[in-house]
Parts: sequence; structure tokens; C-alpha cells
Amino acid sequence: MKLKKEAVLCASLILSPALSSKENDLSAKEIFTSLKSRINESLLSRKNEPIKRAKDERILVQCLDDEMQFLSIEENVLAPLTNYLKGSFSDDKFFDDSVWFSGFRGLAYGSGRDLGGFTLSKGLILDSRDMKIKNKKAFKKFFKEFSKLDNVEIAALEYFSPVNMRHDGKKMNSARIRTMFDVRGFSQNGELLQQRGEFLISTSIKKGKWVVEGIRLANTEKLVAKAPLFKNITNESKIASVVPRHLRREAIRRGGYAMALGNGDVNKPSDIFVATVAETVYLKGDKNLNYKVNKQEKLEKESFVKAASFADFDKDGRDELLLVRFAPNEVQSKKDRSDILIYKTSEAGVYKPLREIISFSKKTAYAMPLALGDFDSDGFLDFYVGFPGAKDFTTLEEAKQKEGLETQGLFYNKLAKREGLF
Ligand SMILES: [Ca+2]
Ligand SMILES: [Ca+2]
Repeated sequence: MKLKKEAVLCASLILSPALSSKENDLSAKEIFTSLKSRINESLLSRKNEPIKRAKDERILVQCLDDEMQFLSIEENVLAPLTNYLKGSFSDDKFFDDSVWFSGFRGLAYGSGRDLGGFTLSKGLILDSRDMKIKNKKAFKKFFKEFSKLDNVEIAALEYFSPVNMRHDGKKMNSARIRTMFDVRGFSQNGELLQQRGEFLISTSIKKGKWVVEGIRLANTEKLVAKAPLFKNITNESKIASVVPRHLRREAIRRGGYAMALGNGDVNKPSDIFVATVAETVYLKGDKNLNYKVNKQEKLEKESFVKAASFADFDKDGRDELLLVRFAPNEVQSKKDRSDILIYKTSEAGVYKPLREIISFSKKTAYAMPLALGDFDSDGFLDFYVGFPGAKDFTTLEEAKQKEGLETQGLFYNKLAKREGLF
């Protein structure tokens, strides 16, 4: 049997359409027989059933195992490759002589298309798909138009590891990674230059470690601009190095955590608030846009902040910080909730939460989105919070809320009528 489109991601990877038709004809039974030592008995008894439902737990065992291996590939192959480019290819021993390259040698660019301020040129790959040249200079030469690299990103889009690339059909011995690369910097003439496209990276385990076997250029294009439209200050700002990173543990459809720009004081530049699954960080920048962590004892302990916004609710010239927290396991009181919070700064710039600021008696779950606006046009900012519930916005099934759960929350700012609240 052939797997249909509804088969889960992992199954489609095992039976990659890129493979020969013979391999495509592997049945679910054959796959699960080869995977049986990783599947518990109750699942094994169902091995003759076709793989159909995305929720099928049988494939999850293999998926999880593959994902763990893929993390090693990211760490041992993609991250070092990114760093090699970032280091302007200074490590001459990065690729050993056995690594092959394909698509780079016969590359030409079509005549550029003017897109108003910048020119887009598509790469024409002239090498045949079988051409594999063991000459690392071809790879280096591909980026020869850069005088200076500013930003390098290599992100995996898919990995392929069919049964014949696995040990006993289970753990991956080798894999092909389809990646998106995006390299930005300046050309030899000082113009802004971006090269992007897809690398197909063949990788395998050698001496217990994932290594690059070869890189095929699948497609590419470049953009050249005379003047910057936006200046990238990520590196200068040091933001990436001061914001903590955590492993993503929840569904990607729920998105990430909040980031907000505003001013807790009247100084420029804007302060930056960044939330994570655990702690939050408050950053203050100097006139050179160097951002440093500003200790905020209470604020930094807030976890699961899904949405945040700076807003001057009381019009005193300093922004308050409104937080919406994804807090399904916390009981909310009617007047003092832990999922909708407003923090206010003192003159000294210390943020403290305001108590009993909203009254909301309806039961809700999973506060997530936030919008600000003066909804009643009284000159004071109001806000909206959505409570999409456990099923969130992207469920394929009809979302039925539990009885009594409210999904919308609109909060008018009553300061105009109640001075002294803040
Ligand atoms: Ca204020
Ligand atoms: Ca208002």
C-alpha cells in the first residue's frame, strides 16, 4: 500500500516520495515489523492496520526517536556549518577532502529584476544532479561576492531517512536534510547583499558523530540593494546573548512568548520586555543601542507570558506593562487574576503589579491574545484579551467550549471616572 496524504510526518519521511517506487511500496506492516522492538505489545498487535490517523500513537515512538537524532544533527552539522560561514570560512579544515559539493560549479545568475530599490536575480544551476565534486573551494566561491557577512542562518525544513539509511530499519545511520539558507552582508561594492535558497545536506554518522557527507545546491537567488531599508542591530544590541533560551515544549501553533517595546521611563531608546516559558527579562538600552538586563525582581518571575504590551494607561508619561499569561493550572479569582496583570513602574523604575485592577466574574481558560485600543474613545487606552480555550484557534474539529467558559474579554479603562486607581 502507499501512504496517503493524511499519514503522519514521520511516516511520510520514512516513505519519502523522493525514493524509488520500490521503496515507496513498503507497507505499514513491513515498517512496523522492522520497528517492532521499539513498539509496545499492545501497539504491536495493531501492526496490520493501515497508518491513517495523525494521532496514531504507533508512529509516535519512532517520531520521537527520530527527533532526538535530528537534534544531534542540528548540533553537530547545521550549527557548526552556520558558524563556519559566520567565521568567513576562516577554518580551512572545516570540510575534509571526502566532502562532495554539487550544483555550485556550474552556477550562473539570470538578469536581475528591479524590485524598486533592490535587484532580485535567480540562480541557474547548470550541473547535472549526479555531479559531485570533492572540491570545497566551490562552496567558498559561491559566497565570493560578499566582502563582509552580517547574518547567517541555515534552518532545516525537512529530513529524509528511509529504511535503507537506517540501522536495522530503526535508528538513522544517514539522512538528507533539506535546509533553507539565508546569508546577508555587504558586496565588494559596499551594496547590501543577500543570498538565499536551499541546500540539501547529506549527513551520516562517523565514529559516533553526525558529519557532512556532501552539500547540494538545490536552488538559489540573490538580492542586492543600494541602501539599507532596515538596519539589523541584532548583534550590536546583544539581545540574543541576554535573552534566555528554553526548549520548546508546546505545540508550535500556539506560537511563542511575548515581546514588547515601550518605555517605563522617559529615556530613549525603548525598553524591551521578552517573555519565555519560564522567566522574563527586562532590557534597557543605552544611546548606542547596547541592551542590558535590568533587574526587576517581581516582573522577571512571571512565567508563560503569551502576550505583553507597554501602554500608558494612566497618562503619566511612563508606560505600564500589561501581561497576559497562559495559566491553565492557576485558579483565577474574580477581582485579582494571575493571567491578566498590569505592572506599573515607580519613579525609580521598579515594576510592581497592581492589585484588583479588573473585575471579571466569568470562568475562562487559557488567556492568550491581547489587543490595545481606545475602544470607547474616552482618551484612555482599553484592552482586549482572548481566551481561546484548550483547542486554540487551529483545531480541525469543531471547538466546543465547556459550559460557562467565556472566550472573549474586553476591558474598558475607567480611570477617567475613577481617579486614584493607579
Ligand atoms: Ca503610566
Ligand atoms: Ca478608553
